Amino acid sequence: MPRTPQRSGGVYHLGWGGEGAEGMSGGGGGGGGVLGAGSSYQSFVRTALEQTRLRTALTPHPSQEKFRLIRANDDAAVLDALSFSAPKIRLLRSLTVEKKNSVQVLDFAAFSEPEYDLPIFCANAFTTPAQSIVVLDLNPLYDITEDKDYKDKYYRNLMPLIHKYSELLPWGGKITSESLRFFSPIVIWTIFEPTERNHHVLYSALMDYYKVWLQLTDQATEENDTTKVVRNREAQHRYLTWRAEKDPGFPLLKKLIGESHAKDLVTEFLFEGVHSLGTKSFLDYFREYACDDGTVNKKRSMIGKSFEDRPWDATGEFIGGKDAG
Ligand code: BLA
Repeated sequence: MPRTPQRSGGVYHLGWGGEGAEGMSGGGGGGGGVLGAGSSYQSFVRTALEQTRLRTALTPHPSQEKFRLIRANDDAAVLDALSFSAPKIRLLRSLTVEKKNSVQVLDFAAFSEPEYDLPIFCANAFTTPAQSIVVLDLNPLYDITEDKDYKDKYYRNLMPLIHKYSELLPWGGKITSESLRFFSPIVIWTIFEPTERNHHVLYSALMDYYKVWLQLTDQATEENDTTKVVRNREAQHRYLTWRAEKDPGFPLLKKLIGESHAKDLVTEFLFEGVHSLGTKSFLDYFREYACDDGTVNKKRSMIGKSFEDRPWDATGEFIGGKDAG
């Protein structure tokens, strides 16, 4: 049974007050199993937005209107989609899906304007009565095994975050190898039994990571060098292109709202910018997925799954080399 996280010993004051306990416990959830009705990831979204508003002015994103009232084919499933922009923030968007006693989904992400090289805030959780599958990270804009400057700029000081959570939310085992390129040394990739206690820890991690992202955003200074802005934009576009094509949540979204709505949701809401931030195609970025007839291979992974254990050491050095495929 995991311990409740203590406050971090790092530079950031990551203390969590107030909302936590009742936030994830849910009224009438009745112990273990799926998150309690009406609580869950919605309360993270609410608090995260409140925290954002304390620091900046959110305005509704143009995608908001079209997706605000998206409805599932199945009346029992409720989708809630919110999107905003703000100074420095190109897109801050959230999707939750809740189907009572069945699934709960969180997909919360934040992308900066290309004038900043900020990591992408990425919080994804898929919860059933049997397990929760979670990815929480500040996804790097650049491959940090190659770009040491970028790694040092953002992750050197953030390692306390993963030290705080790596035991409580342990590595989830082998993972689609391609995903690793988009992850940072502080990524929380985990699968756990959806108990109240585990979700309490997750909630605390979500808030800690998000607050750090907000701090980084506060501190970020605008890039004036056009070449660097163009590079940032392309890096974000490459990320959007990957996720819009290969998101593991797509089959479920398709089931919930039908194929054409699911495609719209993915390209115009979740990964908005995939059609406007750049012109390169999926195969321009990820050539290894090309089929002989020029179409994109439907497989999620060409390399397969690897990395049984966390492939970074405590300093954030990549140590999964032999497994990298
Ligand atoms: C599974 N979701 C997963 C897995 C990962 C992620 C790593 C485990 C399977 C695997 O190894 O690929 C998430 N992968 C990511 C993220 C990135 C990445 C965030 O590369 C970022 C770069 N998950 C959602 C949403 C839904 C969802 C919105 O975020 C549904 C609407 C569902 N995720 C979902 C399901 C699985 C899953 C059903 C298990 C099925 C599977 O393994 O394919």
